[in-house]
Amino acid sequence: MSTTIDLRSDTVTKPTPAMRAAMAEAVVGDDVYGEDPTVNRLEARVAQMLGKEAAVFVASGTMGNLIAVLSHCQRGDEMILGNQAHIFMYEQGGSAAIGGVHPRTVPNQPDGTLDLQQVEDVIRGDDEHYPVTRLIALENTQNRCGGRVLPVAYMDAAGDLAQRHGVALHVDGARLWNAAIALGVAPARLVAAADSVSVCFSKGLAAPVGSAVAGSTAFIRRARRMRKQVGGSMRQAGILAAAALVALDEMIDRLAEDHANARQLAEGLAALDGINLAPESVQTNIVYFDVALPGTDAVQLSGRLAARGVLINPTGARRLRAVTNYHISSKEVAAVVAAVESALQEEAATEEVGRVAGSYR
Ligand code: TLP
Repeated sequence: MSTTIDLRSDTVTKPTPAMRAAMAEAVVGDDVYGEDPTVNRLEARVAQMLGKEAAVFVASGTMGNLIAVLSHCQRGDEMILGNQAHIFMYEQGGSAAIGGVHPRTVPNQPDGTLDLQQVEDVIRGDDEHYPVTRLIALENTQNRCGGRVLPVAYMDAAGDLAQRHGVALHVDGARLWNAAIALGVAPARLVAAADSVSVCFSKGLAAPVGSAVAGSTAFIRRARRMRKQVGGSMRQAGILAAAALVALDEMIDRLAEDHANARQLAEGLAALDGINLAPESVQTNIVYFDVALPGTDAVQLSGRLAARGVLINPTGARRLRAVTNYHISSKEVAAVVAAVESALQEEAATEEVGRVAGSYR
């Protein structure tokens, strides 16, 4: 294999020629003065697509989630979220470190949802011992549960629950576009019950940089302050917003291809001896699989795959994650399955000597 096939994430996607052209031609201004017409256009577009009053452009998904949490909560408030949530697992504990927000996790179910009865059970009563439950955060699609889609009825039920208890609902929608395509519904419908939503342009949609947070006008006014506080207000950011606008115009519908490729990959891998996964659980572009060959671990298999030009991250002792994306075609998926088969064969033939523990996410 001469070229690398990179399935580490959909974050590795590079901007399309149309994006680069739009960036070169973007009309810009100082966005801290609200004077960048391209950023303003993007924010209006995102708000409209998500059915919210307003939106704010931010540098990353992590920043979007952070400023959303900071905008909903005061120091010492509590946020309920899944124990597999990106906000909990992978954001440097920023909501606690920067916002002083207390995380209360409940287990994500294998389908990515939180059991709403469990969520309700941990909402705090009015007692001077307790922190105030201020926020529930969901993730759609749920990354660590395998890109699982949280359906419309579930999102609505979570919104009802939050509203009944006077708690806000935030949705980490880094891959909300994937969820909407998988369900065949408009993104706005999926987050109709949410008070705030973060979405990303630079994962499956292949823009180079950027996310956005959407919500009510008052909420986004506060979110702009929080963006400023974390140093995230940008100036001629229209250069970046221009690529994001192309991403929204041209890159959402094609996510269906990534989903079909992920299913093809899952079926190919499931047929191999030494790999465990249930292909029917793959709903979008994320494929988690376990290596079940005695004596082999995920770090080792990942290394053997890298030697074959296939990049797949280990995410646990025996678990790996492959993410299909804009640069991966069906032909490459077939090559990946062949590379995994060959790596497993090499592994089976290798003496178990000198193994060194590696790290994984
Ligand atoms: N996820 C990355 C890694 O951080 C794990 C990936 O490769 O999947 N929410 C969700 C659900 C995400 O998956 C990610 C990125 C983020 C937020 C953060 O986005 P960025 O990387 O733009 O800060």
